[in-house]
Amino acid sequence: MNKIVIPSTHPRANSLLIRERLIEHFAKGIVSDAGLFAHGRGEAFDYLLGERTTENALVAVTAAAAALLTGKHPVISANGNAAALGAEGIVKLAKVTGALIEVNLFYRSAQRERAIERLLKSAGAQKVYGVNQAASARIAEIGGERRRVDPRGILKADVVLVPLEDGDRAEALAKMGKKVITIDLNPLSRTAQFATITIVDNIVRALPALAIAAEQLSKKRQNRLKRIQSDFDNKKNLSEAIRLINNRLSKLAKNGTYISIH
Ligand code: PTJ
Repeated sequence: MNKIVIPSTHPRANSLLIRERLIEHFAKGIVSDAGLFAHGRGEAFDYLLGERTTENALVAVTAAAAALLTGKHPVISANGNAAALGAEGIVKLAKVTGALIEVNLFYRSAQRERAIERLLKSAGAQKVYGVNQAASARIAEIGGERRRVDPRGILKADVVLVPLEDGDRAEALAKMGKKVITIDLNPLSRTAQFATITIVDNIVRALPALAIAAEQLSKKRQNRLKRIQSDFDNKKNLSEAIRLINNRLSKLAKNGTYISIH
């Protein structure tokens, strides 16, 4: 595969570099072909949000960090896109919160599971759950290959972070009584709507923000962490994200230009 050099002066260099990263990890068998399309949908929403971490997203980040820290058995679920864009962030967050890391794929194959495990381990993960025979338990409510989970991981988790997820799984995990945290740029997605805590932000920004928030909150008392979660209202937070897009589009519609408004 020919590697393209993106000039750092290109006005959309960051976005192009993220694409290149996904293409590279697609070639390595980590990202699925559908993962490239999924990223395109995410990019479109990032454009609408102004490609920045909003105050609203930071509120959800704080609630999510508190949930992971108070969890008795927190697990971070990694798929192809999440591993390609955030392996280091996943490992850091797992270290700070004591969460386990488990591979769970929509387009499951033994090769992809192993490739993702290798990537996470090269980013510093000591152990990666859910690979091949280790995913020996089944969650009946979930369709397809994602129903296979590790009995030591997602099956017994009380808090699960499922970035860039499919709605059915988020819904089933929530129905099982687990706290479901997601990172999803689309506030209208079924995942965003079913999760307990939805961070409407790009995973490349949200994961580092989560690790920082978890590090800061790790010094706080459990009572304080529980209050942060009970004060958080996901429906309200999602409404705010939709309102932000709406207001931004209204402003852009008045000015008729994208470039000057940020
Ligand atoms: O690796 P696999 O086999 O498990 O497959 C993973 C994908 C992503 C293909 C699979 O889970 C899938 O089909 O997901 P969906 O249903 O397309 O949902 C992905 C969601 O993530 C969409 O709502 C996108 O808007 C959102 N999204 C895409 N890229 C990003 C994102 N959210 C945050 N950051 C991104 N970079």
